[in-house]
Parts: sequence; structure tokens; C-alpha cells
Amino acid sequence: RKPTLAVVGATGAVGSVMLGILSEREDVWGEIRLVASARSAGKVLQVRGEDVVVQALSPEVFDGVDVAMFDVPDEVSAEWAPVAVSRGAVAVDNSAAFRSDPEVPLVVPEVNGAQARDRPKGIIANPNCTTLTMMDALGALHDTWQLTELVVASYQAASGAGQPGVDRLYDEIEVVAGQRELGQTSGDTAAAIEGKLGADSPFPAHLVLNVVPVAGSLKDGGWTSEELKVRNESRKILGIPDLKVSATCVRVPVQTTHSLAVHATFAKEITVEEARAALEAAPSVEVRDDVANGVFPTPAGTVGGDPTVVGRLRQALDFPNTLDLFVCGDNLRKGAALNTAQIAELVAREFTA
Ligand code: 11C
Repeated sequence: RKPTLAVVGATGAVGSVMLGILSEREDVWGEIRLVASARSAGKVLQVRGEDVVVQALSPEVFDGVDVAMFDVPDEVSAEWAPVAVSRGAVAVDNSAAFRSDPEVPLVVPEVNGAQARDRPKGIIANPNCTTLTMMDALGALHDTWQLTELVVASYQAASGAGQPGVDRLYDEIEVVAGQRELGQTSGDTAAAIEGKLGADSPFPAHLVLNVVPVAGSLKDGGWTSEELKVRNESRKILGIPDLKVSATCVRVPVQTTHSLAVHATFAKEITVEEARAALEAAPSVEVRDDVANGVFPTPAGTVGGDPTVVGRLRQALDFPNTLDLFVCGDNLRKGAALNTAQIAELVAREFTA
């Protein structure tokens, strides 16, 4: 039989992309139930070309559900994913609530999809979009050359902070549009933006005409939550508990698609030609690497697509086992909704196999 799916958080930034993805992909689902907070209950959304009325989150909404996807804040997932499981569903959770739990697999189907079956708590976690952006590419290289060290700088889009992040970026753009005197004196743009929009923002500094080297919340030792997620989640997904990782996560004025400058060191010497061949063979990776002809990854050239786009492949001049590369991935698609949908489809196959 075709399993029943619940999409919890259907009205959010990731949820909206999810409805599009569920409408585009092979239809493995019977009923699709849309769930959100009581505030959004009663709204009508389209999925698979049909109108579906959003239901309020409650224990009963999971009755008869086989797979429940959660695209909601950590604390909502922490409370409600176990409720869905207690009502008989497998929960596929896109929050950080369960990712570090040893009894919850953290899955990227192209890298460690088989682990989705080993879920003692009935929960499967979806990684953070920043980590996910590079996992398909690094997984393809790790298979042959064995990754040992990872040094990363991220260039993260506003939509990583959800719809409020996107709204803030566009509001800031409106404030500076046409104001060519701004950006020449320290604090001038911040003052203009705060004067019009106030200081309350999803970001710790204005994004427009700027980059902000703080993404996520501040943790011990001056690291941010995003930087620690890159380290912990890369280790868990790739199955390398002692992988050396150092990340600096930066927010940039891009609407959607995270980018990463990656300095990846392997146990064996790797050439650009070998790496390119391995990346080209990876079905979910697209190589755009011909700078002389203007071919390289950009967020604007990646957004809205499924593949991870990889380019700027270079053998590090002073590190023979190290490859430098630039990776872009749509943070709302492969970074969130698409990967969650792929995991859910792995579970759906168990019903139809
Ligand atoms: C951002 N990567 O760009 C974050 C959003 O752990 O799932 C996703 C946070 C998470 O702000």
C-alpha cells in the first residue's frame, strides 16, 4: 500500500519548498496530511495539484500516519517527533533536536542511506543545511581517498534563518536602494537601517552591503552553533569520528543557496583530474569547473536546483593530499526539504517493497 505522510511545519520557508518537491517527485505517497501551528490551521495549500486544508498540530493528527516530516524549530520537534512515533509514525526530523543522539541516524541518502533502517527511536534526523551542502561531494571523494581533515568557510544565505531572514534582507535592500553615499563610513549603513527598520533582526548585524562572520548562536570557546554542527554532523554522516574539522560560518546577502570554500585533506594523494572524475560520477553532484570559460559555481546559478554544484577544483600548492574546492547547494532544497523528502522516500519503500 502507499503510505500516509504528514508534513509538520507545512507553512514555513522549508515547508513551502517541500510542498513543491512533493508535487514534482515520483508520487510514492497515499494521503498527504499538512500540519502546522493552531494559528495556521484552516489555511488551504496546494500539493500534487490538489487543495489540502492545514490541520493543527495535535497527537490525533498523527493517527494513521506512516511517516511524519518535521520542518519546525528544535523545541517543537523535541516535543512532537516522539508523539508522532508513539502514534505509529516514523519521524524524519529537520531540526537539530536529535542529530547528535547516537540512537538517531543522521542521513544523507547518497552517502549513508542504509543507516535510515537502523532507527531504534523511530526517528531519523536530517542534517543542517551548511553541512549538507558539501556532504555529497565529500562523500564521493572520501570513498576512494579517505578524508582526514576538513577546513571550511561558509557563505550562508539569508533564508537559512527562514522567512524572517529573507524578509529582513529585502527590507534592508529597500533601505539602501539608491543611497550611494552609504557604505563609505563605518556605521553609516547600520544607522540608516536601524533608523528605518529598528534593531530587531534575525542577524547580529545588517546583511546588505555587508558580510556577517557570525551564523547561529554563540557557544563555548567562541565557536558558533553552526560551526560546531559542521564538525559534529560531518563526522557522524561520513562515519569518521576523529575527523579534524575547523569551520568559520559567515552570513552573506544572498537570498537562498549556501556556499562553502572547502580545504579537504585525504589519507592519499589526490589529483584534480581524479577528483573531477569522481565528482562527475556522483549522480547528485554537478561539476562546473572551467574558469577560463566563465564556468564556476555561484549561489545565483544554483538556487532552485537539486544538485550540489562544485567547481574551482585546485590541488593545494603546499599540501599534496589536499584539494581546495568551492561548493554551492540550495539550502532549502538539498539542504533541507529535498534531503528530508529523499529520507522519507527510503522509508516509504519499506511499505511498498
Ligand atoms: C542557517 N544552517 O543557515 C542554518 C539553518 O540546524 O537546521 C538550519 C539550522 C539547522 O542559519
